[in-house]
Amino acid sequence: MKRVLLAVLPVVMFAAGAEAELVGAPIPIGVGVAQTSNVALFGQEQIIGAKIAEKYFNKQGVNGTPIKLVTQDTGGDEAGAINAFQNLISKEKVVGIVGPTLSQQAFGADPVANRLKVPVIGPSNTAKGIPQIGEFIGRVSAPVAKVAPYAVKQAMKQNPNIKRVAVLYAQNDAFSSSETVTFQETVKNLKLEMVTLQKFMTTDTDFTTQATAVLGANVDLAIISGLAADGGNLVKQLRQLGYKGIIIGGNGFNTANLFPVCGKNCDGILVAQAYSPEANNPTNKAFVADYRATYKKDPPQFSAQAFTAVQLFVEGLRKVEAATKKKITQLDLSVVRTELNKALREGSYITPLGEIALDKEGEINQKTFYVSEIKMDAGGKVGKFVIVK
Ligand code: 1QQ
Repeated sequence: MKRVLLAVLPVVMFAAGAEAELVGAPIPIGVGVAQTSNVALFGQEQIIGAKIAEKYFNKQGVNGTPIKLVTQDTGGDEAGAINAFQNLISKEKVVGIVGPTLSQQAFGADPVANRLKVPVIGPSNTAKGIPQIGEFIGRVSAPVAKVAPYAVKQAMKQNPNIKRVAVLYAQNDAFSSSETVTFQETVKNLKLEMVTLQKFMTTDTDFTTQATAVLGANVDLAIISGLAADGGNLVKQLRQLGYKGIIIGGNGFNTANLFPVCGKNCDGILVAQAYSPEANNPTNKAFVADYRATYKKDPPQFSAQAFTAVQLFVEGLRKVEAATKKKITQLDLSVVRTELNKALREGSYITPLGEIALDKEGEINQKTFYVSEIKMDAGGKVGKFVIVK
């Protein structure tokens, strides 16, 4: 009788304080990414990576306590992301959130989580300014400024005679608008000439105007910042109109879900990326083996980054237990969220992305980046990203 009373007492005390409540077991980690709309072209890969991480890290859990991913579809826009985040925070009582898919959505939803003091790890938010949204916001997706220039340097290696460049971007998307700034700076730094700058919308399907302008400008390189559906159609229409030069796609091209959109015209596109399946560490090897067993091919960047985001939460939760000398499930939810946010920014992590760390602001510190070239088979149906050495 006495023991029962002791166990119940803390809950009653917290209930009197209205807000306070203990973390449930298994420990809920939110995954708020796009499972519907065109943005699901990325979100599907993120769910796969997060689930592989859940399985992998639950072999030990958080010192024995399992984690549980709670997924919530954000759809493709800001309102959907805000709604998903609110649900995960207030109804599902998650300790932290992996998400959302787009930077455009992060600028809407992250401030909500930040205000409620819930740690967020962006798995694919690469626009400038994401960690600066607030102290609870971090990311494992390296920013465009760090990654995008590699693609331009690779294009110069393939064709040292490049002089004239067309730059195109989706003006209604935060990531694309940020990435194009980096591309334009890189073009300038490499003493190339940007002869035309074309804008489009992620909702566009007809790119005749932009493709005609690129053809008319007589360029050797076209650099596109957009998402997979619009970007893929733009590539297709550029090639169909007769463009023969090199094409660089930004991070929105970093998915095999692009292949059905541009088909054989995807062939040769250069894409810089923050992940290589060949990264030589035990975490990546386990991740690649699990992915290959199911999908019979190498995992994509977005799956690797989502895995990494879940990993940081699990390792962060272990650090909170070590620091408080308590089980997460004995701690108040708001305490766990705050302590977890601090723990995420301590030390480094051996991940599929290599060894990484988050700085005090929540920005990722990552050392190695890659460029891949898309190779399509003769039929134009099957393709792959081949890392350029
Ligand atoms: C961003 C991106 C997108 C390409 C993620 C899918 O990098 O929105 O920041």
